[in-house]
Amino acid sequence: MADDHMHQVQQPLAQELLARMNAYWRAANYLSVGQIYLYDNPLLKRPLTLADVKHMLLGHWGTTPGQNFIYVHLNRIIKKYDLDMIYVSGPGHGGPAVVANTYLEGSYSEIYPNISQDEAGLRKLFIQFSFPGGIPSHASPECPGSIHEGGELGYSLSHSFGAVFDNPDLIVACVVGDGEAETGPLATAWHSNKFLDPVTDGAVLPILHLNGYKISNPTIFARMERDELEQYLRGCGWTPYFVEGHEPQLMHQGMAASLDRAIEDIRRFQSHARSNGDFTRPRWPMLVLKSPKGWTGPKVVDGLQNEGTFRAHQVPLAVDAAHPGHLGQLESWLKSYKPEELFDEGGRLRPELAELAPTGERRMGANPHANGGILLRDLRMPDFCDYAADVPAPGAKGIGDTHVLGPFLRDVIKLNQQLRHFRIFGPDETLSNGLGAVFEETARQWDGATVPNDEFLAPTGRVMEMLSEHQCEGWLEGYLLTGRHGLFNCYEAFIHIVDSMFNQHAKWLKVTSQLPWRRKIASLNYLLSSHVWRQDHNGFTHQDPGFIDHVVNKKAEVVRVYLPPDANCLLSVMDHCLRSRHYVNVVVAGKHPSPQWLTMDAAIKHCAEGIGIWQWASNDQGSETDVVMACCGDVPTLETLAAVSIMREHLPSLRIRVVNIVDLMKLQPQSEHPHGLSDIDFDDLFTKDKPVIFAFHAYPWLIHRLTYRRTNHHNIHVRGYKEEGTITTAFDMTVLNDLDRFHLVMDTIDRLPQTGGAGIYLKQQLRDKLIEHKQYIDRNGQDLPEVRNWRWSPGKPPAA
Ligand SMILES: Cc1ncc(C[n+]2csc(CCOP(=O)(O)OP(=O)(O)O)c2C)c(N)n1
Repeated sequence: MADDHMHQVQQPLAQELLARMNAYWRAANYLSVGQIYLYDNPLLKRPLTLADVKHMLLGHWGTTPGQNFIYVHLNRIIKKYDLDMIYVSGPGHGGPAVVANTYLEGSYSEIYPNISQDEAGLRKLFIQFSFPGGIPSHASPECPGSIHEGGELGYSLSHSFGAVFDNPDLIVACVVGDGEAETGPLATAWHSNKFLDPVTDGAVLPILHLNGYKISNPTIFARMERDELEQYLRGCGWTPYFVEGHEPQLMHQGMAASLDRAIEDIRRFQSHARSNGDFTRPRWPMLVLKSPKGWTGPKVVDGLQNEGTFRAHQVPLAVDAAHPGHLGQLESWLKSYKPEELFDEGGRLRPELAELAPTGERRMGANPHANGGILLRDLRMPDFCDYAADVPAPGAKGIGDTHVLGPFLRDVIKLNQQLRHFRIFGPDETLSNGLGAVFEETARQWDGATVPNDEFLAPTGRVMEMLSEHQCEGWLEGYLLTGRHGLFNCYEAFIHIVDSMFNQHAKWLKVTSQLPWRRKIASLNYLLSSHVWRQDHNGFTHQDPGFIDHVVNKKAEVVRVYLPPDANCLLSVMDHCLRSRHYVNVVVAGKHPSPQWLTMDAAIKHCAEGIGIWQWASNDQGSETDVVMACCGDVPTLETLAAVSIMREHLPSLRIRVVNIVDLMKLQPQSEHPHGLSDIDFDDLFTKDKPVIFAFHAYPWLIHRLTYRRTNHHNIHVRGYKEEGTITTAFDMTVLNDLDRFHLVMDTIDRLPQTGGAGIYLKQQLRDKLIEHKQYIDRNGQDLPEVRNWRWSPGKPPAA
């Protein structure tokens, strides 16, 4: 509704209420401008001077008045309909708005008593904003009621949907910036409505904030024809209600009318679905709020239009000695909100305004969903030992490690069906990643149409699959942040798509772990399968093990990386990850049949230690070690053991130690990571001076990065993925990257002169073998029989 049309629509607000809501909005705007500018004189009791203004003026004004307007209106509908509602600020750089509003409603001062509801508190509120030692200018973790920082634009809708899954009474009001709406993740997030079950999930109310501009450009959505925009949103399955204009009286009426309609739609859709068991996808309502950027701010600055333009994005007025006219302009701007009508002498919000906010946990800054750890309950866990792969001897045939994990996850789902607090997310790959067993217990949640021959689709289900890694990540984050549990399974190469989202979540975890009032949430668990070494038909595009390089950049307290060598280790690791709190756990595991090494008992011990000598594969007990064969990852472990068996056969006098690493962080020094081995333990395992031939799942440099401070670092020789990939056999992939058993043996011989002539002859045989391998696969399209059929055998006993 544009201003001129809004004269004709219903006027749901009585004049007296409208005046108070407008005053509340003015109060929020006043506090927002105060945060950006004021160092002192918070109530303007005396004329403003330059000494009252901060030296560094930082923050974002442009989005703020619109968000303040939305917040006061959400407060009204929360009270009117007794809503359980939280607020997600897509353009989270409108930090002044969320801080101002949580302060006005009282939730801020409850958490931060120093920011009290008086003049002294107001002064501190203003100073701390974008100030050293203070708070960021975003809807940051420090801000009560926030589950979404919004610093990196694009994830607001995904987080909102994650929050409402399995929260049937929750509504998330999600402000989407019109600039934010141009991002890839947000553009696909509109389709989240195809995954929302109106019976068992809550609702998201998107509010597309069409303030027209980004930092210095117009937005695409603002320059589309109204009809085109409406059709676009309708095409995405939404029913948009437009609120357009700038005249506060009319805008308040229009906003109130549209919000009433939207909430009544949501209630009607939900009660229809819930009382009739009708899962037909409703055309959920949304709002489009078209209001000026920097609304109510300075109209013109230095002769240039400011309000309603991109120039209002950050700090509209530079107030300092170099701009003598601006101090007066700032004072007039602040006074335009009439603070004396809003706050009493002592600086407290006047009671007739304060009563507009909801109370207790209905306040959006105090809603427990926005501090999910409060609501978090433990998962009911099956005993992972019941799913163990049978390993009568090392090297037993396996069915594919993730295929062993599948039934365990199925039963995690089963045991938690009633609690409805565990979901598996993935971009169309749960089956492909070997986790098909979960569909014995649940379906993929899908609220689109279905046709015969669809498989495992249902209006409600524990598996969420959309071919958008962004949505999977964003939904899962929203789900975790509101106190639930989950797992993201993904092809290893394509998890990079969410590198940046992972960054933001890891930052959130770091900051919240230092806020005592924020409770710990369940860990974000990644299961990366279909990994680099087994892309037999997809080839080079699907080969990239670099996500873990990216992950280890983050704070050690937050990140964990596990590379279980076999199925029993995978079960043990996953059990641990699902029980853990406030981490990001990355687990890399294969899905193809591969040899199994450890019984469940041995796997539990090995995973608890995270790293250890595999005695049954080593022959250096009671004597001096000649070489350490280290391995991390399922394929490197296989190749290492194959190399060891060749050496034990052909160079029986060599004393070999096999060290396997499940928990990558063990390699870091203790001072760098809480899992890190002490130097003494590291030296015990890897020796101080013997060659270490290290076969690694991912890029080799990572091992050097993690171990560069260790005594024996100069002797660690790492083989891993070096960007050589194509469509080829499993073994040839390792050959292309010099990670295969033959190269590992040759590497060892090169570093052990004592192997003498026997070593030289063995090297020659292996070189010949590599040529034979190439010729064979070129002719036959599969690996040599001796590679395919290789079984672990310890070889000859060591020579006396
Ligand atoms: C992913 C990402 N890219 C770029 C930026 C830099 N940035 C900060 S604000 C902004 C413009 C945002 O426009 P909009 O979403 O319309 O928000 P508003 O106008 O309400 O401030 C940009 C590009 C960012 N924060 N995140």
